[in-house]
Amino acid sequence: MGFFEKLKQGLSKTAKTTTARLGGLFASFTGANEEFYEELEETLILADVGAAAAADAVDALREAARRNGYRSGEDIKNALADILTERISSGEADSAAVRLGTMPSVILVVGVNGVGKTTSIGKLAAMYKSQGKRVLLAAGDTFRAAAAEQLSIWAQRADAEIIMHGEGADPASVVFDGCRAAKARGCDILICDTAGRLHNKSNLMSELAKIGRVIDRELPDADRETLLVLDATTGQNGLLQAKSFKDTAEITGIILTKLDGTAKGGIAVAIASELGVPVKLVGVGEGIDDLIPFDPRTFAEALLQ
Ligand SMILES: Nc1nc2c(ncn2[C@@H]2O[C@H](COP(=O)(O)OP(=O)(O)O)[C@@H](O)[C@H]2O)c(=O)[nH]1
Ligand SMILES: [Mg+2]
Repeated sequence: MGFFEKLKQGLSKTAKTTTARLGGLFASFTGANEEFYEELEETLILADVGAAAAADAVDALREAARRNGYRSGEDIKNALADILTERISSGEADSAAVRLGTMPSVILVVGVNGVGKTTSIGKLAAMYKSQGKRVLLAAGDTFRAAAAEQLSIWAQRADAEIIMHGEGADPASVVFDGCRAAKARGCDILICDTAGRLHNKSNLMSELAKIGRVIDRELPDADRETLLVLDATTGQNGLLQAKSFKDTAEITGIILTKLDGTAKGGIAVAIASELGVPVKLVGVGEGIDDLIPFDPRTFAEALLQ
C-alpha cells in the first residue's frame, strides 16, 4: 500500500464525519455566499483544525474566491487544499524531512506517557533498517520496569541493536553508553527512548536537558532531531503538552500518532500552524509499517479526499 492510501485509511474516521460533511458542502457550492463559509469554518473546527487556523484558512479562501471567481465545488476544494498545504508547511522547503546526514546521527524521542514514543521508535527502527541503515536503540525510559522490555521486543522485530540498563538506572548514562556504542560500532542512527513521567514535571524536564548535554558532549557534530510525540486523539490538549515541552527541549519536529483512532485529524493543521514546529511523521496504526513520513500536500488532500 502506498503512503497516500495508508494515510487515507488512517484518516477514515475523520473522513466519515468531516470529509463527508465537506463533500456535501463542496457539492452544493455554486458561488460565494456567506453561509457556505460559515459552515466550512464550523466543519474545520469540528475536525480540530483549531479556531484560529480555521478562521484564517477560511479568510484566505474567501479572498481567493473573490479574486478568481470560483464557480464549482472542485475549484473551491482545490483552493482549500492549497491553503491548508501552505498553513501546514512551516516555512522552509522540505521542513518535514528528518535530518540524519551524519554517521551516527541521533533521534531523541520525547513526550508524555502513553502517546506512542516506544511504538514509534520501533517503527522508525524498522523503517531505517529497511533502508539498509545500522540502527541502535537506547532504552532511556528507566522509570517503569516494563519500558526497556517493550523496547527490546521492538528491537527484535525491527532487527535493531539495543543498549539497556536496569530499572531505575540513570537515563543519561544509558544515552551515554548509546552514544559510545553508536560511535564504536559504526551505527548510522542512534534512537533514544525517554520516560514520559517522572516524579514531577520539572524532574522530567531537567532529565531531558541532562540527556541533551550528554549527546552534546559525546556526539557534538552529529545531526540531531528531537521529536516530540503527540497523540492525535487528545486533540487540543496535545497542543498544551507541546507548548510545555517546547519551553525546555529544542523540539525539531512532531510525530503525530493514532491518527487512525480519531475523527479529528485536522489537529495536524493546528499543530503545524500554531506551534511553528513541523510535523515530520504520522502514526496510523499499531503495526510496524504504520508510521509514514508526513507530507503537507498529501495530508491536505487526504483530509479533503
Ligand atoms: N491505533 C494506534 N495506536 C498506537 C499508535 N502509536 C502507538 N499506539 C498505541 O499506544 C499505546 C502506547 O504506546 P507506547 O509506545 O507504549 O507509548 P509511550 O508511553 O509514549 O512509549 C500502545 O498500545 C500502542 O500500541 C498509532 O499510531 N495508532
Ligand atoms: Mg514508552
